[in-house]
Amino acid sequence: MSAPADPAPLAGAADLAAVREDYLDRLAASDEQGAVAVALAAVDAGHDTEDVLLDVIAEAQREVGERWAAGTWSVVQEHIATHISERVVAAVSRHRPAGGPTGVGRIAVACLDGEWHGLPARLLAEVLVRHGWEVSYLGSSVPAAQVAMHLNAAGPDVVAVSSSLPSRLPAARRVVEACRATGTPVLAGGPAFGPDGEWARSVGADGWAPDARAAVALLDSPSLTGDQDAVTVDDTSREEQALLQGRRGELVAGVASRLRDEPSEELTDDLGHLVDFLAAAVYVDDAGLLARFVRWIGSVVVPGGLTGDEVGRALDELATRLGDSPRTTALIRSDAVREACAGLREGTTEGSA
Ligand code: B12
Repeated sequence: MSAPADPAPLAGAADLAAVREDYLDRLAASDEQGAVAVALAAVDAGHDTEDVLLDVIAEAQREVGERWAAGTWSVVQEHIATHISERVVAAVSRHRPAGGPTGVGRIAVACLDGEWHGLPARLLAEVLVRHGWEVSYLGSSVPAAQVAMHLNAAGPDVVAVSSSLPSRLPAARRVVEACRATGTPVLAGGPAFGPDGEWARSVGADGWAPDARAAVALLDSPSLTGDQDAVTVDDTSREEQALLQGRRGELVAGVASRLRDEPSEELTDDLGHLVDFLAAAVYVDDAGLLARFVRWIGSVVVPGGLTGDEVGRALDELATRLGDSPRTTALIRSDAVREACAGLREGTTEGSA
């Protein structure tokens, strides 16, 4: 959709794929001024601001993630690039402020508790502003109680919750419950909720959209009302997930020492993620979530981190230690997870985050 304040695209303006390549080169060179100039030039050449936000900056950030995961970019390079992209989002938004409709509605945008990927939520917020929404951007890692306090004080029509990591799904359920108590519908989005939004339904969100453009369209529709029958979180979910989180430190240390004589910090970090994703899979009762994580961890290159060979052994070790948690052990031993582990051993993983 076009932001109303933008001029019509000009013939001869570089196509957005070329702009994105240029932009990525500036990120790679840690060239903030250059990156700002590339993005503003694209807007001045007639590209829709929303397209620059989503098809240049957001897409470039995904590529940044691929380069980090492939081990070709360091964590520091990723941090610098992300900082630059945050500055570019601000510059693009100031350069051509939304001048179109206003008063469409009021929405709060927040990341789930423990979720530090704030840029996706920020991009969503900018796009909503351009479509006439009055947005309160609450930022990264907002505890459910704080979201509820904001809703009680400010009374927006909707709250949009963003998350990149499926391991944050228990926090998503907490925020849904807190928002429901205030009568505010919850729109969920970001990769945490699964490729088709299946885990947004599992935690009881009232709506889910795959990207910012689809979010605008969904919010245009008359009502957001989730399907409460689709909620999969039950007492077993809560108990086994809480047990896993409570034993996280002990499980990580125990499994690490079984895998290696001298466990590295990177191994310990990866095992922590493994326990967190296992807990999230148990929470929404979906072995597919854990299988996805197994494929992802097998594709990421972190020197010293969990290797493809070690993932299956780590899961076996966890199953042994968690024999009193039937859902957890069933998930670890599921066909989906076994196949994902076998894929790692055969080297057939595809990186999917
Ligand atoms: C930058 C970044 C970080 C930064 C974030 C800083 C910031 N200010 O955002 C920092 C350094 C904090 C970070 C940390 C980590 N990260 Co990181 N990160 C990224 C990276 C490279 C870019 C994020 C981004 O801006 N994406 C671009 C946005 C626009 O894409 P998007 O999320 O799809 O958003 C769109 C839609 O989903 C939708 N949307 C988003 N929110 C919402 C909400 C609603 C309501 C709706 C409707 C729609 C919607 O609209 C957006 C625009 O269309 C991604 C790579 C990637 N693929 O995204 C990795 C990535 C997300 N990170 C990853 C990981 C592993 C981590 C860490 C665990 C690393 C570690 N070892 O510590 C930590 C976790 C921290 C935490 N607890 O949150 C993995 C996650 C993999 C997985 N299996 O889940 C990724 C995918 C990298 C990879 N390729 O493997 N990260």
